[in-house]
Amino acid sequence: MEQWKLVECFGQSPILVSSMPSVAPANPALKILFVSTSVGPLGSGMGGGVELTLLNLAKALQLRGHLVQTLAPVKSISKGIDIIQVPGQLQATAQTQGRAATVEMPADAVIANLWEHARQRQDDYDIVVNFAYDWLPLFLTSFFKTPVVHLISMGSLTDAMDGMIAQTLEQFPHSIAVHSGIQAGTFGAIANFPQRCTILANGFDLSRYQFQPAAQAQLGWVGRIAPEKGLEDAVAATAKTQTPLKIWGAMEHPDYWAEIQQRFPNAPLDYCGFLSTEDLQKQLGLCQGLVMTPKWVEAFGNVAIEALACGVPVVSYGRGGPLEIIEHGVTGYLVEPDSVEGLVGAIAQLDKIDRATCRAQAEAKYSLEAMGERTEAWLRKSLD
Ligand code: HBI
Repeated sequence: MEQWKLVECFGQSPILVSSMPSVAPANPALKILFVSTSVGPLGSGMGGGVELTLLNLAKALQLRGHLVQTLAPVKSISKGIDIIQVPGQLQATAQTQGRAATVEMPADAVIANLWEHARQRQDDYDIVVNFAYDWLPLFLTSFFKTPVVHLISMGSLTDAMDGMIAQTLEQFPHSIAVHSGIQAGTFGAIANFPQRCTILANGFDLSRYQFQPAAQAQLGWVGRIAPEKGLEDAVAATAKTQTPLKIWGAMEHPDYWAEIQQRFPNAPLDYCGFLSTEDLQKQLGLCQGLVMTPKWVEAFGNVAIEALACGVPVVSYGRGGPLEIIEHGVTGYLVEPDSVEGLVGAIAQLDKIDRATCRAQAEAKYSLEAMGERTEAWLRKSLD
């Protein structure tokens, strides 16, 4: 029988409250410290997909009642999450170093400062989650009293990172998560890695993406303007189809972009800069399709989900994360890697894809709720 009682409430008129003991949540809420990527401030686009992943994961876990605070380089901005800004020199990007790269840090390295702050604060948290693709956070795992886990956001790039991931996994069996099985498969030097790491896929606040049922005569390409993203192939296809190509993303390699423009003078291109999610989704939603041309094994392919969330089908090389996201002929097309002709053929079939199905797929598998559930399960497994 529910019992009620009248209690004084801060000098206001008394209120009725249940005298039943409040039921503690099945699992107590966690206090979680995120430590961000070291290659750029959050919101700059320099951190690529990790910026959006970190923001979405913070939201997904807060929705589930957990406390999340984030350590990130100065000038980081990210609405809705609690950021503690840390100064220091940014890290060189791992994907430009080559397999035999030595582990290097600049003087006053932001990655070292981030982890010194984490060390000082660790007693205030139940768990620390690393988002940087760097050697130091992995190496420091065993130096922390509070458990440290790592979301590895790219495929295998250097022997030093592979070695430290393997060593950390050996000592802490549940400490490593990735975005896709294919990404996990690139770590061939780590025994049984796909079976030993946690595959999280990714998750997005789909309320921020407006479904657009109709398209304008334009294609979209989204990503850091960098060689590993293969923009030149999307431009080569555009030169053939003559459908205007809108390009969004951080201008990481201006000389690479200049060279593409010289090679394809008659391709109808429009570089629109790096936009906030809010503005990007408004423009992206108007496209007949998103073209993805990864030259490396894209760990996941956040931009594919962002397109599907707007109802935009995706044409992508069958390489990396997009292989696990796109359903060929249903939400887009998977094309033979590096085949510009294949891109041209698939672009011609885009009107056969139902845009509402694209949105439905994003909701079914890549919502914040779905990602929050997968991530909480990973964190709790790491705490057992
Ligand atoms: N390189 N050294 C380093 N550290 C990172 O955290 C990092 C990077 N390159 C790219 C990158 N992060 C992100 O753009 C991807 O993880 C998505």
